[in-house]
Amino acid sequence: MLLRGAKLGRPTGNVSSVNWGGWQIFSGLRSLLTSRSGVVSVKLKIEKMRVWLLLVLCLAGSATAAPTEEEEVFVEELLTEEPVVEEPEVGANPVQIEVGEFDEAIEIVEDDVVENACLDYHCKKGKVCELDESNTPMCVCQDATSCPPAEGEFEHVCGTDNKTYDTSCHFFATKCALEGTKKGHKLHLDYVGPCKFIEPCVDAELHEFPLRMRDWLKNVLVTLYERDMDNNLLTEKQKLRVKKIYENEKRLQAGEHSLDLLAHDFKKNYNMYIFPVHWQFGQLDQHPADGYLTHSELSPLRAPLIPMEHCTTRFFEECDADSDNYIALEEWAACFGVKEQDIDKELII
Ligand SMILES: [Ca+2]
Ligand SMILES: [Ca+2]
Repeated sequence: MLLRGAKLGRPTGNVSSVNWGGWQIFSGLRSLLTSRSGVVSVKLKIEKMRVWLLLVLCLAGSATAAPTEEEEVFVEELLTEEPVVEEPEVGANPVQIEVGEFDEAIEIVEDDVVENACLDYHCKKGKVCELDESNTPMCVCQDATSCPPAEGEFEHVCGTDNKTYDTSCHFFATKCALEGTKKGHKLHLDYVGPCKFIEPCVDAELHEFPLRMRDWLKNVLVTLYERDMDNNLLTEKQKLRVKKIYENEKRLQAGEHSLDLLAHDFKKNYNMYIFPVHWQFGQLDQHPADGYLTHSELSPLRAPLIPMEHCTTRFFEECDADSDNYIALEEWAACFGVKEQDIDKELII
């Protein structure tokens, strides 16, 4: 299997034959999309797929659930088991909590309302809802010891303090406990998986990153378009844009391409890359959608990539050309080689 057997995303050897995670990520995404009705046979595959699941969620614009802040946007979805649809047992009433006398059922529902004032109360990651004396819900820091233990290494996360946390729950609980301190302010979820040595990214490798990333973004969009049907993976406006790319006969087909070819294609078919670069920015810029990416907003993209692609951190750091800790659309577009005159907020649809 490609994702397991292949070296994940670490550019190796000469630059023209580099085998990047970008394509492999895309393969993973594609295989995820195609395996919906198939049998997912290997647990390891599922584990790898968690990462791709994130990407599907992220790339398909699922970030509409309005989380408030921090990396929690993706981590929850990323580390969640494959979606499980809980179906009521045959014959069971999915609404009733208990089977009993009608009056009794009403009482249960009333109790339920009081007891569950926290139910619709959203707390950011690292916090849990508790009721005060007057039964008013409030968010308090979660005790890390109350977090469920990790089911495997894949649930570990590495913080920017270079410490491995058992799960994202442990990480955010720790961060919450440090709230208001300098240490807490600086602490972010760096990447998925246990902390490990990430080799420095040299200039030549850094140069490769946008080549592969752009191609990957284009391929992801085309795949989403192909798979869209009734899934609403793309909005109607997005579909119109991608349709043009999809139907363009000159499009470089998805596959493993040399960097030379990718560079050549970017020159030749430059216009095809403009929308995908804008689209990805729009997917990430959600909390808030203000034309700037924070570290947290970027996390859905960078955190799964870092362990596989050692230039990720440096690339996005350098993307922030003015070092204000925000990546503006202009900075983002420039990173991906989109010319200034082609940067267009209207493309974020
Ligand atoms: Ca933003
Ligand atoms: Ca900036």
